[in-house]
Amino acid sequence: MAIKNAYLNSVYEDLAGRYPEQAEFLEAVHEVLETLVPVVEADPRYEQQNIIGRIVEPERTILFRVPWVDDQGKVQVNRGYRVQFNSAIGPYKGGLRFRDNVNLSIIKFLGFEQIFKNSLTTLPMGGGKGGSDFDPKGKSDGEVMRFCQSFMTELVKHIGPDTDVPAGDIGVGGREIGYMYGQYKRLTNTHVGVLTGKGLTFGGSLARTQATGYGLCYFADAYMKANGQSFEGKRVVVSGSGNVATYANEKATQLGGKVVAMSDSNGYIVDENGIDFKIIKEIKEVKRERIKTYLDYVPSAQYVEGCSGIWNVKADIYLPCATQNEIDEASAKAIVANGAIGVFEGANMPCTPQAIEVIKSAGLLYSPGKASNAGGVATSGLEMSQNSERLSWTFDEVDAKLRGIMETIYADCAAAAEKFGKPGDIQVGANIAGFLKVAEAMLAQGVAY
Ligand code: NDP
Ligand code: 2IT
Repeated sequence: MAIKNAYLNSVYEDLAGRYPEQAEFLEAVHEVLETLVPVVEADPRYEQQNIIGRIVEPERTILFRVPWVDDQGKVQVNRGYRVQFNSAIGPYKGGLRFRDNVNLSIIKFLGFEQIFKNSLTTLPMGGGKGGSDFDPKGKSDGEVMRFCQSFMTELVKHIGPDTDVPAGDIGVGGREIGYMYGQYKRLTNTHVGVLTGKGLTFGGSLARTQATGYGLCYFADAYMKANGQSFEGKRVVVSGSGNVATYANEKATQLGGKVVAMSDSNGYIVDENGIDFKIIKEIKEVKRERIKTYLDYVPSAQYVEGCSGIWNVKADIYLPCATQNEIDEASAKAIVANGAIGVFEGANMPCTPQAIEVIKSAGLLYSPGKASNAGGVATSGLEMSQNSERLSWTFDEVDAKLRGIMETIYADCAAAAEKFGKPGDIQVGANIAGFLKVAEAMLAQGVAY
């Protein structure tokens, strides 16, 4: 759909013409640009200085070959990516995703979102993202280690504690970060905060593992409370069963909710008694198994093959925490028909544009990932601070800062939405509040990029 401002629309059309194959990237850009109409109309400098035309092009895109040797002695090749999208407000910061469907479109959409998310955290971090089409699932520890070492052997040339600080995302958790950190250290002979999500024995921050899931629930709690609602006594559906989903379950439960369904890419489980996050942690983090094995722990639960049906499970609160475009229009209609209060995104861009339209026009609360999942990268920022001062803070200290940041993000999104004529619209507020700080920094720095 055409964007209702000639300048914004021309930037978008130009981009769509240049990268027609980058569907996810174009989806993310369109979503942001259409909400910036009142901002661009209120301040002619953005068009004059072509801030929008600049912000949609990465400052630097790095593509590389990643060769590694599998357990059979065969040489395998994967593709590696790092997109350094925007450094206006701080060093590039953002995760690495290892999954077979990774391509430039996916890394660019994630990097673009990261610019605004990182700005919302209030911390000085620019936007970046990277990864590979290597999937650690089904690989041995030795294979994962050799892949990570090879990946870092090239990535090392492009990152640094004041340049670009990667972290985890889908397929990249503590194990992968550890292997990559070891290789970085070996190649540079430095022990610095160049990656976040590190192990607690070598510079990691307490509460980083929990941060995205906890932060999501802190955000949802603040948003619901502003609308006379809460987790107390509510049924909750959480998609995925990885890092974000597991700790979203823990915090939603602590706040009084009952998580009745979770999934992986093969299927979903329903447990009317509430899913214990510790069992999910055991299955996924320790055993690296499929979610259907939950039935071995809780035989009264149900397993359904195929992950998309999870949105039909009746609940009050939906927390998509798996992947992009997992909620389409039909799933959104099911959520509305189930009488939900809201959808709060833990994953990046889990709702299609059509789904967002259905959810918002039915009057449900809706928060975009760049606001409600910002707790992960915010706590990465806190890990960087601790590394710089060579100290580590207590769990409670980090958790309290995380909660404060999520409440501030909610307040900032609500205030920006109000100021630009869309009171209560957290999607619009998130894009505008995230954009303004980055745009101001770009203007102040001249035509630097
Ligand atoms: P994990 O790899 O720990 O877990 C991913 C989960 O999502 C798994 O259950 C996985 O199932 C499922 N999943 C992945 N891809 C698909 C797919 N194509 N279709 C269906 N299910 C899928 O990743 P995270 O928990 O770290 O990340 C989840 C989401 O949260 C992503 O969108 C990520 O970008 C976002 N995010 C992560 C942050 C972090 O700090 N880790 C911070 C902010 C956002 P299976 O086991 O079958 O692969
Ligand atoms: O999408 C995200 O914000 C992340 N995967 C976390 C990034 C980070 O640098 O902690």
